[in-house]
Amino acid sequence: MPEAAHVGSGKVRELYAIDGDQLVLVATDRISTFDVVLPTEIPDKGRVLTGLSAFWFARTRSTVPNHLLGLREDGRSSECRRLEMLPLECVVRGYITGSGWKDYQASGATSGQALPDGLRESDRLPAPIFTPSTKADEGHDENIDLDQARELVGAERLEEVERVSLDLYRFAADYALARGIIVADTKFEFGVDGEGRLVFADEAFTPDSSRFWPAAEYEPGRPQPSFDKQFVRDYCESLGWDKTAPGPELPDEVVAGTRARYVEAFERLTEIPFDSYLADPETVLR
Ligand code: Q0Z
Repeated sequence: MPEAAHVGSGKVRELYAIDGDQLVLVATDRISTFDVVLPTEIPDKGRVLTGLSAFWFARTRSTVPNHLLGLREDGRSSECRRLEMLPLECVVRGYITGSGWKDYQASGATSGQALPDGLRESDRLPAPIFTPSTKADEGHDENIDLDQARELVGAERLEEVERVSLDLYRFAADYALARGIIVADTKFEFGVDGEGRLVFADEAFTPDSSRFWPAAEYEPGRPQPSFDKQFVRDYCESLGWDKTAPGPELPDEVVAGTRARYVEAFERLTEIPFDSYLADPETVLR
């Protein structure tokens, strides 16, 4: 893309600017586990994630406008509106796991919100909760309470992103559960356009921005298997790797099994054959 300037790198994605108003977001086939990017790629992982995001952006437009302008022919890159991003990660949790479970065990609360006594690891919460975090350039996002979030974006904007985040989560979690996938939690990023309107940006309900659990295996009281990355985690654990870079190469059967899980998530959620997506990415927008 000689016409585009590279403006950012994530662990598994790249961001380019076409001009002042338009970006190209590229989802690579890189995979990370235990926060380390592995040397082995998962073929089509970036296409699955790009297709899923576009699918959800198309289906949530009536709740909130989004940044997506179009999908590129390669299926792994999308053109989007360049926005002023809010300095807030908007996390919604429907189940108690990860850092929410850690905070709850330590204090009975997460992001300053009290939770009922007696929750087990991975339990469904009585109602989804909005638990924002700050974006850390390196390392982990830091959970913050609503007062801290208000200082970052203002009271009005915070109320708006909380309401929209909970609406988006309820819609997608219900939709996914009907197709055998629990969306345990999810992270949104929002931007603001030139007219001050809130815009849903970045990615939407992908397995990289959300915890997907197979509903058929759901059993609270223990950590849940990851829908997409469990083969990779199990393989890495079997090596006794110390989880510092560089990570291990993955054997062919772990790559093939993991690719199949990504494609399965895509097909279950969209009800579109992945081959149809490859032939014409815009099928997910219709
Ligand atoms: C997204 C990120 C990636 C590295 C900035 N519509 C937008 N307008 C302005 N900025 C962004 C977006 Cl999506 C934006 N990121 C996250 C993505 C590589 C960082 F692919 N950073």
